[in-house]
Amino acid sequence: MAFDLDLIQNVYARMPERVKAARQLLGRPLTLTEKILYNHLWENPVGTAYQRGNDYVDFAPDRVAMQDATAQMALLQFMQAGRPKVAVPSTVHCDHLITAQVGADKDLAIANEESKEVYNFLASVSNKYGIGFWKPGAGIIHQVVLENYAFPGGMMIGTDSHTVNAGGLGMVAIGVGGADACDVMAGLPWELKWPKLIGVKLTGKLSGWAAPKDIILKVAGILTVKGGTGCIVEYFGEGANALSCTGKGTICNMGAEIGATTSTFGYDESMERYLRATGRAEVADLANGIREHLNGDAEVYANPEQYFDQVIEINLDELEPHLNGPFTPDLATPISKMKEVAAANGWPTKVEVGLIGSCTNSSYEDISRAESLAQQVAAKNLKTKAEFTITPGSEVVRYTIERDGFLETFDQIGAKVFANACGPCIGMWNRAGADKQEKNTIVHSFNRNFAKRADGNPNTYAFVGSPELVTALAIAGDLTFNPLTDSLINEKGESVMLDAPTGDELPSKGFDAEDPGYVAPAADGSGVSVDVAPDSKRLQLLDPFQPWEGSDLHGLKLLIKAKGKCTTDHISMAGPWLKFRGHLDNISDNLLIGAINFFNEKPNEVKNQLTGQYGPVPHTQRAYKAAGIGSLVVGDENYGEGSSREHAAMEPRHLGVRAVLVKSFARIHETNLKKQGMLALTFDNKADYDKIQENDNIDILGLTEFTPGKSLSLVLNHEDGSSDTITVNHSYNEQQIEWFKAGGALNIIRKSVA
Ligand code: MIC
Ligand code: SF4
Repeated sequence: MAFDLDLIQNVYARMPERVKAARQLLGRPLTLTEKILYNHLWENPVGTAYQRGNDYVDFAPDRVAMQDATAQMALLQFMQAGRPKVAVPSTVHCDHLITAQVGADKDLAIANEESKEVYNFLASVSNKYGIGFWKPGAGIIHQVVLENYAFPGGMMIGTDSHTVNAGGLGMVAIGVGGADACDVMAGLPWELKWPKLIGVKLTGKLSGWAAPKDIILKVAGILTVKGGTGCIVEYFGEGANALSCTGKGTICNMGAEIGATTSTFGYDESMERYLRATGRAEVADLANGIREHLNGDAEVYANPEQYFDQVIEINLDELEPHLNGPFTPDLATPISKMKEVAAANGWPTKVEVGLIGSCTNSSYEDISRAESLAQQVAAKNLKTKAEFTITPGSEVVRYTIERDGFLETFDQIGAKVFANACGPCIGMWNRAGADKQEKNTIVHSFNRNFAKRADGNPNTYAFVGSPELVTALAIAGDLTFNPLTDSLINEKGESVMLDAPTGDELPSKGFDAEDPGYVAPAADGSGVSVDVAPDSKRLQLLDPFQPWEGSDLHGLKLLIKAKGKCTTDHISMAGPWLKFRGHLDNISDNLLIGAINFFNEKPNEVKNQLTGQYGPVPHTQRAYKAAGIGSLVVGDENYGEGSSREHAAMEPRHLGVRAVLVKSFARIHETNLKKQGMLALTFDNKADYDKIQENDNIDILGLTEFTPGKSLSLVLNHEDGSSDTITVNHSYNEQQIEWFKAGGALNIIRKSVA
């Protein structure tokens, strides 16, 4: 069944005219991305030629998706907006709060008990405000969206950085913080800086061991974790058309790891096949009707250099399987080089666990190709050396792969099947022995491999690879095993090679499930009540933040000068902390506990300038808050990389941090800070990072004339009586400055309701 068909019809009905208007306005052919963006402008008719990388523009996204760990905060904010119903179709997906331990059924039962209060809250808020609700066990948000809601040429936002997955079905799908989702659900426009465009031309065709995952692993190696910042990546070329729709989804999904705003592909037969296979023939028929508008113009793809800001070409005939890691998703090593590289770096090469699945790699095709390798274990008298786990992306995929016998094959190699949920990918993995913090290696087909992410152990070296390669490495138990050239010794002492994986793009018997896990909201939710217990440990209603006091800020303390990588996992860790995602005060106890203090190179140990004592970051900040003193956080490049979780911005706000000053920001985090009324600042001269001293008292000047494009200055009053004045930049526009002044964007929506 296709949801919201009328919405898709509307989008398509207005597309030809708007695309034509945009083409005339720009006086040139258009990329697919431009067509989708111009078709989703808030302004109507199309009247402005926007400047890439410069203009802030209002959009009208078609839909909103939220996962349980971020939906709590998004909906707590939405409840304050005073609207009876969401303004655009929206859904909630329960996937992040299920701990993987024993196996799907038991783990799900435990989560239903443990997180009952949160699930009930999400279910009743959804019911009240007209939001579709996907129960725990239904699957991971992005897979469920791809199966049910994504459509070519559409635009959506989601409170998860991997919302971008829907680009696999030709959408412009963007990850945002909950406050942005709240705006759109409240019927307000959604603002984005008009992106720059990166074109990736895929020539040739994948074969053998190379998989779609290897395309994005390679792109991540080229662009690095910040190379896609502010950009939308558009894939095209014969190689793109030859990929399955879910393979395209994998590529777009992990595009979050290069910092890209999103990635997308033009509509083609693979998408049509996928739409039909997932029960959406009507959507395929509609898309066929406006096919020419669901791709970039031919001239663009013929001369991409003229139309994209950057072009990358990858020949899929020559693409090798890659492994990216450890500790960062952009450190790409082709499998043929792994022996040398691992030895040179001292990486542990014994593979302890191989994990496949997650939102990015759990399609029927992925699992069937991995299964073709698992089958060879028995056939070739091998024994699987490492542990092996599977997290299916949705109940539809799980049911279908069980029906088709794949789970049985995996069972024969001793695999564990976890619930259809994020599980180990987000640290919800009760891995036996992880607390011993031993140095060890795991390989997985997830997106992220930041330190401690999967099992909390800082000494786990996690490498990202395709499900096929992960399966092969788990069988071999060796990180340096190159299945293209190396053989294995089987139980009989014979030397055998693994055959290249094979599989089916889509199930020949069709997808199926007894209960996909969807709960429709009440037609009229006005009578539904939403309860939050005042003494709840998991949920807390939000109090408005204080507005700006109207003056410059004086006497701020330095809370921490973070050194090196500081992702959202470092700022607001997931795993055990996910349970507090609906309780701002409780979750604030994890503020920046993973960040490395520049002055002592240690995590979670900073100087309290009031006492001179060293202590955990949250405690220190609470002491400043109690004393009524504001503070400053200083960071390095790409600060806030990774997740969309706005907790990483709300926690410092709640505890009284006034500004975050860094060399550069990741997009979603910067917006989240602005939305919550914080100052997000960047060094004008990056070398000024070195001038920040541990005992500084800091003043921020220029706020009374806070204007777009105008720098502010910071006075660093050092302990020895000397001082430095440095210039700091910001990217606030008029509207965002209003958020700052009001103490956060939500205070403005609240006012408009009152
Ligand atoms: C992630 O992959 O890091 C998450 C968990 O899905 C996050 C969302 C969150 O922190 O809740 C994301 O990518 O946005
Ligand atoms: Fe869940 Fe991992 Fe996907 Fe994030 S990346 S949505 S944690 S499976």
